[in-house]
Amino acid sequence: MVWLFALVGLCTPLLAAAAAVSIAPPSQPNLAPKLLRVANGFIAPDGFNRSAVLVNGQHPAPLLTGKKGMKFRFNVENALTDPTMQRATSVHWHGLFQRGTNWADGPVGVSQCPISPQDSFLYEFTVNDQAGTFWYHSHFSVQYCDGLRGPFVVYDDEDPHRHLYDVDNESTVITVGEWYHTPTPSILDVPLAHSTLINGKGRSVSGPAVPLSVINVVKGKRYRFRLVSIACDSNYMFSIDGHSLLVIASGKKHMVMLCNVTDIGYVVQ
Ligand SMILES: [Cu+2]
Repeated sequence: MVWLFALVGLCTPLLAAAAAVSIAPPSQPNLAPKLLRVANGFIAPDGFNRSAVLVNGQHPAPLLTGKKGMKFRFNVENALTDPTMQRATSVHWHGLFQRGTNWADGPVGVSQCPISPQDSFLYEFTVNDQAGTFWYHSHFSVQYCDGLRGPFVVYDDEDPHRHLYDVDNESTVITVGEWYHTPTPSILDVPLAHSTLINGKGRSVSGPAVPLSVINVVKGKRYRFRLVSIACDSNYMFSIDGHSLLVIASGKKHMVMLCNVTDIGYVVQ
């Protein structure tokens, strides 16, 4: 709660400015917002049961999709109740520029106040000239490590590499991230992850042999795997046994590069 009080203090100048200049988001009455309900729930993605911060009951948070040039509206409802973790929240849309919609960027204490429990915030922005695989996550303290993180894909009807793959759908999105058995406010030392989750499933060293993620493919077809690190802190190298990878995009860059292992990066918030 120390955070909360400190951030309210930071937000005061913004509220004062609002009296002179309207910072209300532009109204888009014809576009129904997608509800993202942030609430606590118990999950055991690696066999260890713990309370987490979920979006619409899920970790990873549900896949969000759209197309380049589209307007997006997300109504984030805060239904958090678990006192062992942060109960305020916000959502940041990682990698999307927010030109002209800075208020919708999500960082608490920078462009918005935290969303209080039992309150909501309507995010609205247009993705004008970006396409690719992004992610979204809480931007309130390190709350995203407790679960509020998920993939966000912006498709491009004019993808210059479209001729290089046959399949590109929900089944080819691969999230990779680490998982902790301890709620983040209780981690007082260097955080050490208990497991790595691929599409929300994994195993810890001393945990049970719970099911792992499976992506079914058809021999001979070419798949566009949309690999996204939703990690808090970890850096991953990704490979598929017995196969090479043709990397066609990384970050904001297009490329065509054949490799056996690819680095999916250290994530800086
Ligand atoms: Cu981010």
